[in-house]
Amino acid sequence: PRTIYLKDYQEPDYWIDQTDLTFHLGEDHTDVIAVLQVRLNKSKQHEHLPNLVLDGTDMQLLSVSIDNQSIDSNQYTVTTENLSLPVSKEQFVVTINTRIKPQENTSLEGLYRSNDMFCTQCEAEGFRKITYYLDRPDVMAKFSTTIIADPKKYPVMLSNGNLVADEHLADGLRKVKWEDPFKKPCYLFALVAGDLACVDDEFITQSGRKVALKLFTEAANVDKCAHALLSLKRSMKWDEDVYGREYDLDIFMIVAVDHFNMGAMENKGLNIFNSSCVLAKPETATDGTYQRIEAIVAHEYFHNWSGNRVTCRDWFQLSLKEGFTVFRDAEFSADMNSRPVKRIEDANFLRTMQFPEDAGPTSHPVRPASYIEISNFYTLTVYEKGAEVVRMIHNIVGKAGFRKGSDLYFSRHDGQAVTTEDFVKAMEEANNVDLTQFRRWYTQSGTPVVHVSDNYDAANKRYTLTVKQKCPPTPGQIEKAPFHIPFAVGLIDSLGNDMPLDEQGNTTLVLDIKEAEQTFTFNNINEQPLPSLARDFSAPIKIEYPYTRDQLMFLMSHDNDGFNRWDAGQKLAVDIIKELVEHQRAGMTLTLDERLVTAYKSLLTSASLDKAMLAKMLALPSEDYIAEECDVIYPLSIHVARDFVRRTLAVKLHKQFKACYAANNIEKVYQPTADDIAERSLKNICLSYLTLADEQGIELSWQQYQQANNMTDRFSALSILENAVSVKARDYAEQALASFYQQWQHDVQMIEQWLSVQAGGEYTDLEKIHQLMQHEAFDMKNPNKVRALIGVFANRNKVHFHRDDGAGYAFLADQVLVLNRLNPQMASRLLTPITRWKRYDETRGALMKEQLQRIMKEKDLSKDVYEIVSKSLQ
Ligand code: B3K
Ligand code: ZN
Repeated sequence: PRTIYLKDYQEPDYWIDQTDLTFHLGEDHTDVIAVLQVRLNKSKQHEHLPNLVLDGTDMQLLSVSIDNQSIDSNQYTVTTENLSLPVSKEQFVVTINTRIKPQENTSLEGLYRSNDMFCTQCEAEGFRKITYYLDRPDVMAKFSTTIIADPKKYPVMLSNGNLVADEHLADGLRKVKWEDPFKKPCYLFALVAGDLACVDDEFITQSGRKVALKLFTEAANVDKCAHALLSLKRSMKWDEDVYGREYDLDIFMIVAVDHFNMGAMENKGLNIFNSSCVLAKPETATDGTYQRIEAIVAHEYFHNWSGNRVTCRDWFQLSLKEGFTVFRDAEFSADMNSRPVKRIEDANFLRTMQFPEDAGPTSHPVRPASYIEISNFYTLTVYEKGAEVVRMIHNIVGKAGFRKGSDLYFSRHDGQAVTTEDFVKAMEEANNVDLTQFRRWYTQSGTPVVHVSDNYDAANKRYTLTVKQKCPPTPGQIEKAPFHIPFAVGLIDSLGNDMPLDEQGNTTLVLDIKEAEQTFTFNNINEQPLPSLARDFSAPIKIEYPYTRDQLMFLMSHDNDGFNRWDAGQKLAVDIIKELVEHQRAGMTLTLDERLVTAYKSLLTSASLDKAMLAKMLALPSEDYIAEECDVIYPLSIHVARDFVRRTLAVKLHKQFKACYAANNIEKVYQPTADDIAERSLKNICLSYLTLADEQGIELSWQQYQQANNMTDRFSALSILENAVSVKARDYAEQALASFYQQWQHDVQMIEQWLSVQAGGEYTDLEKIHQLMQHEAFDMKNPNKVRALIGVFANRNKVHFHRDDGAGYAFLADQVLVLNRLNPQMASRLLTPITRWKRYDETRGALMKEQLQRIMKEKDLSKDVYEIVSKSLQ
């Protein structure tokens, strides 16, 4: 497989101005006619007219003509990847007739079937599975789509833009035509045909235009559409208010499909969603699902400007649209819900999931410099770290400055395909700031570590902070230049109050760290302060400061910064659990540092925390986060140590958890509002501790499972029971799982949850996973089910996945090899846990490596899997 480099980027030899597609959708195959108006790119030097080389795979070429003259097959060349046509004019029309087999397409890229409908997924390079084309985002054309199909089977036929023709043909078929007035790259093309119900709504834009909103889904799901439509209208309004961006077509459609590799796709005017990311009702969706739907609907909608109107020049620029759009959706969610909680969730996610990626074999910059398969670069680094980079710019130029910058960016580049450099330039020029050094965040990979030491000079009332930054080596980047790090700092006095740090009385200052080592001085500091560092997670960095456990307890109850207050609790717990991991490995009896009990007790009795914050602070750091903080990962010891802490807290604070549960177990009609979500999460975390304490807790969970009027409470109880050790709990869990299946076997979203709660269950061993794979509910061709069963097992079931004999790793490798043929994108994503083999104890590391080597030996390895495995073995 070939590596593609950013430095080799060149404009295409030809542009396509107009693309007219006709689809004859059939039960055996689909014929596609593409009529392309092609024009020589005159900004490039040409000695003679180059061949027109179009991308195309997995299709049968039926015929080609240029300006209506059919071209003989000995005049063109077709390979498994291209069609190369001779050219004799600077401007001409190519007509290409191809045949594809959507029914056999299990990669879920290009045109494929999901249940009984046709649908598409073209980003990044799926359009080349539909017809021969210049499949690159800098080629932007106006599109029309004509669909011809049997109206009985496919009463709904959709594509981008506006419906401009609809007629019944003599042969009983129906023909519709859609036209998209905006030019776009082919990755934003979409087509859907099926027997779908539609839920309608509307939105009036700020300039008074009426936009029809339509959510299409299978008829059984029409009662699950309201939340997505509400989220859509809120997003449309928010983008007008916060960014001044109005929607630009008269219709906006969303389609829910069950087979989808990712969450959703922002095709112009016709978003296609994984059904799990759009469908919800209280009986079947948890609070988490409600919030995820709100975020993803917003994300895809926001792409209409950040992605579609202004798109990417090439795929190395992916974070231009993804990092920016994740930042936009995060701010939207923060405005709709609790801002500090959203920040805690995002920073926690980044640290737990992206930091390990950035420290592992597939680490890459936010703007990668090379790739083998672009699908492998839809990563946490490009998305989540990319969003943090945009957030840092936001914090550097301020809210109003950021708006000036985004206005300039959108107006300057509307209708263009651009680069992250163009984005940074617009921000710089609109604000008159210099982001030269800041740009390193786009080109250097790895998580910077900031080491902080301090000194208080009582005689001169002077406090100094000395910071040293370094960034560990990552693949291809041994040495790094210093980053520009916005470092938000507060100083706390012995009473727990923030000290004023300047003449204006500001209590948080953003220090600009730019050097490898730098000292900052604070004057008029009346007593030795305790620093609160990188407040609100002001940069995606790790901090080293030697806090004592007592100081962390102090910050837990006094830091004015919500994020750092939460983080102090995380740091305290990590410190304690890491020590217990060592004790466990040394065969010592475990005892819990009483200070953690005291700290948790004061949380439970504190009046200064709202419910959302309290629920967050009562959750111990995850096993993944603890692992990320360890030099060598011993997964089973981490599990045992963390479990010991949970049990001890459960017993020692039984009274408090019980009172808190009772106070928040309030019967009400389900609503996914921030307050109610907070209340439920607090109640349910208390329940999880109560269940660890005694049989009464188990009874309480069982009772909650049976009586819940919403899925959040029911599912919490189910997963608590599924992970509880007593005989009684095992029995309840079994009963619950059986009745759950009985009741919900026809509900796709419920079955996904049913699979995942079992896959992650502490008592679900490999044998049970094998059984579930044989169950009628499982389907290897459905990515949601693969993720729910195999993905959850490999990522969350630490005990059984990491068993000593390596059978968990061999199992994962087996599944990767099957998926390598069916769906390469899924296969390469599923691999992630064993790519981090160097982080584990020697025995486990070797067992994981063995499986990677086994996969590497496979003939016909997809580019997706090859790239990840080969990089992991380097
Ligand atoms: N842009 C799509 C991602 C599609 C990736 C396909 N390999 C979803 C999103 O980020 O909005
Ligand atoms: Zn996106």
